[in-house]
Amino acid sequence: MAIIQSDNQPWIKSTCAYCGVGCGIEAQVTQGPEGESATVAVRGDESHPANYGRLCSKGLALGETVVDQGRLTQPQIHGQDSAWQPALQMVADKFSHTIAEHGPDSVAFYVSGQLLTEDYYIANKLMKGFIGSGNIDTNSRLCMSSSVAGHKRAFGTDTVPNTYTDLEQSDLVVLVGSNLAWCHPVLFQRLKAAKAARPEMRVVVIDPRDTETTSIADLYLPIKPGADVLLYNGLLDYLARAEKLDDSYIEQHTENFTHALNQAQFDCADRESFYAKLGLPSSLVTTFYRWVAETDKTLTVYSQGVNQSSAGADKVNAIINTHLATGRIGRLGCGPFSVTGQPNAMGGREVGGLANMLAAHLEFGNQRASELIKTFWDSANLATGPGLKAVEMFDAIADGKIKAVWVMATNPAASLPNRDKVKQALANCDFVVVSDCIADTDTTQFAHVLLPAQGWAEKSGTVTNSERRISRQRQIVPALGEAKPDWWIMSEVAKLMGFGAQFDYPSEADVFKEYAAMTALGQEEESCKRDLDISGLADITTEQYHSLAPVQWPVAQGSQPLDDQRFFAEGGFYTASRKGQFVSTAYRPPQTATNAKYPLILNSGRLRDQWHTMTRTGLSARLNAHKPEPFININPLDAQAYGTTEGAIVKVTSLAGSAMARARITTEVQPGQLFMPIHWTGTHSSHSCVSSVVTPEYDPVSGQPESKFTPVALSPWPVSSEALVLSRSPIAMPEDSYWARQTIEQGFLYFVASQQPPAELAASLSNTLPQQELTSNLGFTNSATGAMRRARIQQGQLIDCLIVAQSTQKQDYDWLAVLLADRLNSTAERSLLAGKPDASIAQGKLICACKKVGEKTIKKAITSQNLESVEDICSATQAGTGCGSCLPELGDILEQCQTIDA
Ligand SMILES: Nc1nc2c(c(=O)[nH]1)N[C@H]1C(S)=C(S)[C@@H](COP(=O)(O)OP(=O)(O)OC[C@H]3O[C@@H](n4cnc5c(=O)[nH]c(N)nc54)[C@H](O)[C@@H]3O)O[C@H]1N2
Ligand SMILES: Nc1nc2c(c(=O)[nH]1)N[C@H]1C(S)=C(S)[C@@H](COP(=O)(O)OP(=O)(O)OC[C@H]3O[C@@H](n4cnc5c(=O)[nH]c(N)nc54)[C@H](O)[C@@H]3O)O[C@H]1N2
Ligand code: SF4
Ligand SMILES: [Mo]
Repeated sequence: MAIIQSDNQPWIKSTCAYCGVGCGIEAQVTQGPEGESATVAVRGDESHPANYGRLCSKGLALGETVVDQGRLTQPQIHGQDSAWQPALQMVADKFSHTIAEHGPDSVAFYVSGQLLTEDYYIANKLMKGFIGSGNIDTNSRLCMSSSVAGHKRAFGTDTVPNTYTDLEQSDLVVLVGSNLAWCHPVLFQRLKAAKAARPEMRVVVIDPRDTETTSIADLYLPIKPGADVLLYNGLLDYLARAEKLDDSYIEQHTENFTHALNQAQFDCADRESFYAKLGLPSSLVTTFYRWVAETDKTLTVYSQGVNQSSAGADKVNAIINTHLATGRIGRLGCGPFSVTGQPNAMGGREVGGLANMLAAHLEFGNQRASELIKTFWDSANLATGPGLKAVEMFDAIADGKIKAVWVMATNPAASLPNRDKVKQALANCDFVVVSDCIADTDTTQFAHVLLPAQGWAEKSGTVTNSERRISRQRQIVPALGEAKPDWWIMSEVAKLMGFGAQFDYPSEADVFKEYAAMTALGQEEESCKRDLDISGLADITTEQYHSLAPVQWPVAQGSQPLDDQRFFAEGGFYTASRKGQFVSTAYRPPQTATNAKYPLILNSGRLRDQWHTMTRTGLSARLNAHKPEPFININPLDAQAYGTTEGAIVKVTSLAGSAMARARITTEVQPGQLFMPIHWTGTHSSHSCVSSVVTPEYDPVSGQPESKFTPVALSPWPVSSEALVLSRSPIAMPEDSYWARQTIEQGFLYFVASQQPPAELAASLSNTLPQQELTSNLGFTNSATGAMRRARIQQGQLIDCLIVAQSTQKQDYDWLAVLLADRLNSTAERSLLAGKPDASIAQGKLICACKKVGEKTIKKAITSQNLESVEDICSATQAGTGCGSCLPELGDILEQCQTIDA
């Protein structure tokens, strides 16, 4: 292990377990007193080229997720604890029998960009090489598959041509469908710093939703959802008319330009309907086009607003077309840059984790590639064609065609579209295996066999980030209970299925070295040559593997790794003709249009401090404070039209199903559009999982679901009572109520709403709270309204607290979230008794997660000290001085205060 001595305990270098930026971290473990668990301190690794020491709020709070609470520590068969051996045997037997009886395509693996490369490699090898089916797909299907398809169509290979330095060295950064400020915060910080250093650098943001990312924009285009292909077709046409094409690049290195241009010109010939379909005024569009035309160093950064679309692959190619046409690719500061979501989305694509890829960037349909792989793996049974993609895979499970499925490191019962059907499919499936580190997720509930995987701080292996950089994830703490590495679990099952000779790995280093060797296959042959090549790492020793410094691919045998290498500046594509391909991208609106019954567009996406289905970030009180409750953003005009107000509970309904959350009225969303975060699941809420509403349309080329565009109806859900419950452990909520749960220090805060009168809600909630003998109680009941407050205190500590009223929205309750952490002081007790906060404890909503500074504190400082800039706020309150992710919000608050002032 690369251990650096400092302080008393060593700091261990590893990689952040969240997003595809792939920041280097250093972690230090401090053993707690006897009986208490260790604490893990985390800081940025100053030597890591992804972040040079920076971290975002999630990275900084990583240590808080290394807890025993909620972990899966023991294999389970039908809900009963089991030893490893019988559990592994059962998985092997069930898979073997199903395959013997119904053929290899009757089983499937559904895996994840949160597996390490070593895990992913084993999963792919077992399914495609030995079970003999292509039925392994991954949550990257919901995430990166449109980019993969676009890259392969244009470049003949799934290669990201850029590196992070391009973000800093570009003169025009165009962010399309990317909320970089919240989703790739360290890249956003790097971009922001570069822009501050070089104010001539321009940033354009293209997103129907006005996000925190627009805070940095010189130009913001609130495009109509789904219209990106049209916008980029218009750009290609403009570049041609402005004579800004790189004719010699087009001539020497590409094909099909005329086709693509003709299509683009056809799409934007009628100018009036062109702007109408974009939903943008001509002035904004022309400014954008002019800036691109005049800026050689143009970098287009894109993410899920592009990929998650029924035209996702076309969006990607429409963007790439403009870069090929201008020769702006593979050179410093320019190119089409797809940023990956998950920590190892890229590694999974490399090993072949998608159903339509074979292995190590070798493709199905290439006879020679198959021969080489068969020999390399010593497999008699290599899959001969692609398997089912995620949505089709779960359809096949629902239809009974797939009879055994193994889900690893993903939570499909919460994250796949049409979730109610997915849950039904899992419930009806003959045999479901789930490997996870968390016991209770929406998906683990359906497992016949549940296998405990090591969490991020326990596992060891490698991940590849958005700029092709391979970094080590190192073990920081010992595995909890019986948790094992995913690669080990699969290898053991493979052995029991009779493939022992090919899955006998002493350690993860041996898996890595085999994979690295595999990337050399066929490199000297024209039919198999490709740019993914890390064979230079195939012969490293296990010691060298453990101390491997971050390295970008390619690393060919005998060559030194070239840092900051880019692709395709001089052509060198991997298509059959070796030419880059323009793709003719005809604009198509989203697959299902809004209509009289479902008139609004539901968009979905991420929040700053949560990660996906909250299984990990949901454990940190600090990360739960920023947005404690699920919500639906609604434009004020729609709020009026649909009869709802700030804080009311609303319901959205689609052809797939419905969900509920608090209405947040904001002009961040355009009229006719709604936004709902993806994070709340059935574990954390009663009705707030957006996947219940999202319909399963997908891109015909990539298979990626259209997660950003679902036609929905909006209706108020009138409530008669609301409640807040503080509890030290999870509690069962009354049937028929709406509830959502926030993790707070030492417990949970439940937000409850009901259509029953307050007295009835109060009665059923009182019954669910544990009954205990207590030394002191605070209580108050209003018999006229049924409102009540009750707090139970034992030896100065709050045990639980229940507040029921007709509404809890008119009054500040943010202060409740800290009351379980310490002994109650007299101010807190007074506040509980009064049901409203004593001025001194009213902090307001948490804005800065690092320094724990609330909105009220910030506003008070602004007005009382006449603060005039974000920097002033930082020095006065300490807010924004941690990771800096909240700086845009500090700007918003300052603006609010100044407007009120004016
Ligand atoms: N905090 C946090 N960070 C994360 C994650 C997380 O869960 N939490 N997850 C990681 C993962 S796996 C991923 S994939 C990335 C995702 O990172 P992003 O793609 O940046 O995040 P999203 O919020 O999914 O969506 C991006 C934006 O697309 C916009 N959009 C919707 N429709 C359209 C459209 O038609 N056109 C355009 N141009 N834009 C549109 C949405 O309004 C949204 O603001 O984030 C990664 N980072
Ligand atoms: N509507 C809508 N739906 C979406 C999206 C959207 O924007 N809108 N985004 C899509 C995208 S881009 C993504 S990436 C997906 C994410 O969706 P999921 O992959 O379903 O979400 P996670 O919560 O990240 O699930 C990871 C699971 O793996 C477990 N886990 C973590 N580490 C390990 C490990 O090392 N081994 C094992 N075995 N388990 C582990 C975690 O506890 C958790 O249960 O959601 C997709 N769904
Ligand atoms: S940007 Fe934040 S979440 Fe992403 S890798 Fe870096 S610290 Fe982790
Ligand atoms: Mo993702």
